[in-house]
Parts: sequence; C-alpha cells; structure tokens
Amino acid sequence: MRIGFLAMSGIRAHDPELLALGLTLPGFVERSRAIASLPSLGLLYLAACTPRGHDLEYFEAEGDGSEPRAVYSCDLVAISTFSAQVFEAYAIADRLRAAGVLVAMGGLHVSVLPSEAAAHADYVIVGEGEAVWPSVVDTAARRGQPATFRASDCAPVDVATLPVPQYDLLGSRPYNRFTVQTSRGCPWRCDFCASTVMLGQRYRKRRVADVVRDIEAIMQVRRRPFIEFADDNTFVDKTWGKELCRAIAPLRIHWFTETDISVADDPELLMLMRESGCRQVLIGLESPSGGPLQGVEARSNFKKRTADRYVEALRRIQAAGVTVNGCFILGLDGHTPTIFEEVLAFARAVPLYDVQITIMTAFPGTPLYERLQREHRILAPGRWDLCTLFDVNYEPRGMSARELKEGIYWLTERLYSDECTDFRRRGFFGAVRRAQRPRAVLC
Ligand code: B12
Repeated sequence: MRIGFLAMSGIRAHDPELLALGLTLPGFVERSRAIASLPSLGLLYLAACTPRGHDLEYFEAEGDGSEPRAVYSCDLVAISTFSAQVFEAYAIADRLRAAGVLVAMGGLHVSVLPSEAAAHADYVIVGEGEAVWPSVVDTAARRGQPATFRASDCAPVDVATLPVPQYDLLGSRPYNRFTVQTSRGCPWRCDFCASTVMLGQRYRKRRVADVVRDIEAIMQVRRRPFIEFADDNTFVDKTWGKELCRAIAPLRIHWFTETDISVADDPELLMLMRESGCRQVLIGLESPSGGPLQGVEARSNFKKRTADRYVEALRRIQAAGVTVNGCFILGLDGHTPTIFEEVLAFARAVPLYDVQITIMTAFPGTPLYERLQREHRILAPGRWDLCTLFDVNYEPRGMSARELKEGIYWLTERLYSDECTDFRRRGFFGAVRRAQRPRAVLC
C-alpha cells in the first residue's frame, strides 16, 4: 500500500480582536513563529512502526486546513488529531473517503471521543499508536475490520523500545524546530491537562542514549537543528536529567523544553542545562499567587504548594542563563478581574523573558471538562474548534466571560508591547551578568 501521514500544523484561534492584537505585538508573534511549524512527532513514530513493504509519505495540510492533492494517491492515510483542528480533520477524512482512500485517525482528541470519530474514519485508534499501528495497517491492507483499535488491547508501549522517528520523511520542508521526546507523561494530575496523560499510561523516562540517537538522526537531515523536547515535564527526575544534559552537551545543539518549577531547586542541573544548550524552559505557573491554585493539581496540590516560591525560583533559573517562558491560565475559578494587573506586575517583577497567557480551556476528557459540564458552565458544548487556549467557551466564576475577554486584550497589549518586552528581556540579561556563573563539569 501507499500510506500517507497527514499532519495538521499551525496555530488556531478564532477571537478576532485577539487575533488583530496578536498580529502586531512582537512578543506574541515571535513565539507563534517559533512553534507554528513543527512536524508531527506522533506520525513520524507511526511511520517508523509501519510493517515493511509499504511506500510511506509525510504530508502537511495547507494553512487553510485543506489537504494537498498528492494525498489522494494514497491507499491509506493516517491523520493525527487535536481538539482545535478536529473538524478540519473530519472534513479532510470525509473527502478522502469519498474518493476511495482509507482513513485512520488517532491522537489526543479521538482517543477521548472515538465514537464521534467513527463517523469520519475507517479506523479509529485510542491511545498510544506504536504497538497497535501494525495491526491497523494489516487490517487496512485487506480492507478488513475492526474499525476501532485500542492501545490497551496490546502490550503497553515500552519507551525503551521506541524506534527512531522517521525524520527522513520530512524532506526539505522549512521547519524551524524539530521535536524529540525524552519522556512521556507527567506525575502531576492538573485538572485542565489534555496532554500525553490522556493516553492512559504512567510517567516514563526514555534511555538517555536513545534520546541522543534520535537527535543524531535529526542531524542527518538538518545540520544544526533547534530541538524542542515534546515532553510534558522533562526534569521530574533530577539525576536522570543531569545524565541527559551531560550526554547531549557534545552535540552542541540548542534546545527548549517544558518542565516544572522544581528545576530551580538544583543549581547543578541548571548549570548543566545551560551548558548543554538549553535556551528556554516553559513552566506552567498558571497563577501568580497560590490561592486560585488550590486543588488544581489533584495528586498533592503541587501548584498551590510551590506558588509562594515562584518569584525566587524563577529568578534562580534565569540567573543561571536559561530563559523562562512563564505560562498563566486566565479565568481559573479563583480569578477575579484583578488577575490581569497581577500577571502584568508579576511578569515585570521577576522579570520573565517570555510570558504566555492563555484562557482556561476545558478539553474533552479532562476532569475540568467533566466539572464545568456538571455545573452547566460550558457555553457551546461540542464546539471543539474553540479549544484553542485563546477562545472563551465557558462561564467563568469570578468575572463574566466579557470581562475575561477584555482583560485578556488589556493584558496582551501591555505584556507584549515593545516597552514591556524590552524591560523584561533587559532584566534577564542583567541578572545573568550579575550572577557569577561557575562552569559545570560536563563529563
Ligand atoms: C508539538 C505540539 C504542537 C505542534 C504540533 C505539530 C504537529 N503537526 O503535530 C504545534 C506547534 C503545531 C501545535 C499546535 C497546537 N497545539 Co500543540 N502541542 C504540542 C506538544 C508540545 C507536543 C505534542 C507531541 O509531539 N507529542 C508527542 C507525540 C509522540 O504524541 P502524540 O502526538 O499524542 O501521538 C501519539 C498518540 O496520540 C498516537 N497518535 C497520534 N496521532 C495518531 C494517528 C494515528 C492514525 C494513530 C494510529 C495514532 C496516533 O500515537 C502517537 C504515538 O504514541 C503538546 C503538549 C505535550 N506535551 O504533549 C501540545 C498540545 C498537543 N497542543 C495543544 C494545543 C491546544 C494546540 C493548539 C490548538 C494551540 C493553538 N491555539 O493553535 C494548536 C493545534 C492546531 C493544530 N494545528 O492542530 C494541546 C492539545 C490538547 C487537545 N486535546 O487537543 C496540547 C496537549 C498542549 C496543551 N496545552 O494542553 N502543538
């Protein structure tokens, strides 16, 4: 068979006022550009797990959500779904099937709502794809059944046996970053989180040597790649994290990752991160003060417990020469209209090199979604296209939906203005200069 892997990249948002602001604000545009084009790591893993004897091709949907013509030459097309683009993905799947092409859909959204997807796909896959994909391909080759495949019916994916994602399928497309996973999952259970944790497996670290192997595979197709670790929380285990940094340092790459605030507690780890090329860590702070974080993380109230130390911890990370992209979720149940000024003041006080503000979003399958649904607070149920992190689709508790939107516009204008961006970045460089950084021992 000729098998196509169709990724849908780019950023989604609908609110016209926010979009208009975003187009003109430097800090906002910069981050969007950096991430707007990332290849789909999930599909590259599937390609690597495809049984031999098939022709494989990787496609990207166009910016307007349409599919390239060439995808119609495939016998089977694998599509990966996030909630925000799932209606575009269903429309593509419908057109492909009408033309006689078999469609398999997987990913975070359809893993939660397989029966919704079944109306649009020949095969729907629930959970991690690697172990189950070969059966999907074999079934499709004989145009057979069943239609729904569950990862839980196979042996759990052992991250120690993950193959090298097929980066070679990407050709010469102009990606500005390449993704690699060092771990899957996260030990924390935040009620809003719709990441890998949705796929049903516990937190797992990969072998450091395998991560190095994957980066080297990227270096075969791009000489000096910028690497984004597509992890939920990279540095949960500090000892393993140091081993990882020591191993990737000789590759002389620059990299970015997502982790939690506890990296600040280990000065040696921070030095190793910096020396091995870490340019930025993205940290979900969610709220500048602890009150609204009560109960947001269900396992041990991690976010609430650590919020009092945020300012000092963030300063320590940045003084080590690693920039922080501090992320805030606006519209948590404990937030009132003063939150917008609080976030602005916090970002300037640290000061944060980058800041990401998003709107509380109830992704299907999350505890947050269940709760808001129970409380009849979802404004337009089933509007998955509004799961962009930039659109309001629920009734906030401490303010009105209108106040939340207007507060975001107000904050966006100030936070990403030239003046505020310069102020925050000068603050970062000043702190690095002031810190006497001893060099870490790399090996
Ligand atoms: C990299 C990334 C992106 C890249 C995606 C590149 C791409 N083409 O895939 C970019 C920057 C484009 C992006 C965009 C967006 N993203 Co994003 N992104 C991520 C990130 C950081 C990592 C995803 C990843 O690579 N995971 C690793 C791979 C291996 O896992 P996977 O994709 O889930 O694939 C596995 C399984 O799902 C399954 N599978 C997946 N697809 C298929 C298909 C088939 C046929 C089969 C069999 C199996 C299968 O098998 C795979 C291997 O096990 C996650 C956060 C995180 N830490 O997970 C957010 C995340 C996925 N993004 C999110 C969001 C909200 C967005 C945006 C809506 C933001 C916006 N406003 O625009 C857009 C979506 C627009 C779009 N184009 O779809 C949410 C999605 C939540 C949800 N349930 O929908 C996440 C979880 C972050 C969050 N805040 O919660 N994102």
